[in-house]
Amino acid sequence: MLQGMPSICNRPVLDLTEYPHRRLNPLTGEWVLVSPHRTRRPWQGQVEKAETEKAPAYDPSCYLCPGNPRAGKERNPLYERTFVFENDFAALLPQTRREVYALGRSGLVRAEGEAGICRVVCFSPRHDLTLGRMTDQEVLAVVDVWVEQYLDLGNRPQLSHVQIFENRGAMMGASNPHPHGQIWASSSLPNEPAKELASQREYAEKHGACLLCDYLALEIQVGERTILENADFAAVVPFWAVWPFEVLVLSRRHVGGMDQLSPEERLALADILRRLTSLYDRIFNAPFPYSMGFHQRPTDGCAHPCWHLHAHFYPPLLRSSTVRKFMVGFEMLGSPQRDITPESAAARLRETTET
Ligand code: H2U
Ligand code: ZN
Repeated sequence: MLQGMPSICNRPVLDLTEYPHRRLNPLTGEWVLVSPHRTRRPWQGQVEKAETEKAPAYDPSCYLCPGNPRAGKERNPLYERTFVFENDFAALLPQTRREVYALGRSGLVRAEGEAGICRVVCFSPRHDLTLGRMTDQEVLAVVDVWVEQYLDLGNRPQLSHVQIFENRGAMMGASNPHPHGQIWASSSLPNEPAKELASQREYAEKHGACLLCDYLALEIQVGERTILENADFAAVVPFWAVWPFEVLVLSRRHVGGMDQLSPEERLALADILRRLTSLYDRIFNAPFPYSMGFHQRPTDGCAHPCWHLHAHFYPPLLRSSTVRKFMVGFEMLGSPQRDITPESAAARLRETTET
């Protein structure tokens, strides 16, 4: 060995609880900066209003409650379980032509027409419920609707991707407390799934295995970032989490979408979603805002065997129901950064499940 060269065995192991470090998100290929020494920093910044008001079971002024008029001319039916309608203010329109706009020949200024369909999914006729306060059977009805929608929209030749998501809470831009989510199906693959597709494909080619199957096996083995488990799903704070209480929900079986789940697995998904969202509400004893969504295989006509079904939960809260994390400064210009480690967030979530 060369003089002065440290041997691999003597190389100090990075202490992830003490020293600033960056962690790789293998799904996107991006890095997150973790600064565990910074958690004792005093906070004198913005304090948000906590959402405490108790909603009524029916709100005559709610545009999602059964029988009520919406902003357009439509009126909702007297639905009893779930209800899906075309978004009256859709961000994507089905008839848009995929024409290209380009300034010069350099490719520097370029636009493409983007066609799509946007829908709203009411999870329940009850204005005052949340996924966390519904029964497993009621959440299962929502999972069934998501599957129907994924198949209906995904089977259309002009739509390559179906994004199912929920914005919960005013802090995340939800316009209404009535339990609901959205679906945006688009003709091209949006940025995040495009990065995830490239990473999952590359990993499968290099290792002959699935990136998220391998990752889940590691997390189950170590156990320090797992939050909730059942026979078919697990919820973990991913090693590379950006948001303080970010969670990744993974199917144990390698499936590319919710449509490939067995009836038992659909129920297990409902169980994990209900338990996770109710756990979130107990962290700060207040309704916990988040954006969540499923990443399923693209619907562009290719099989995408590398794709592993998962859901991301991105909650903005940091240290109480009124103090949120901001993505500013270095995070906008450099990389995202967090102070509390994913391991301590996972421990906090696990302690909450026990109490
Ligand atoms: P959010 O709460 O996540 O914003 O979802 C509500 C959606 O409902 C929003 O996209 C639509 C908005 O465009 N909407 C209607 O389609 N009809 C209405 O009458 C009001 C709101
Ligand atoms: Zn309502």
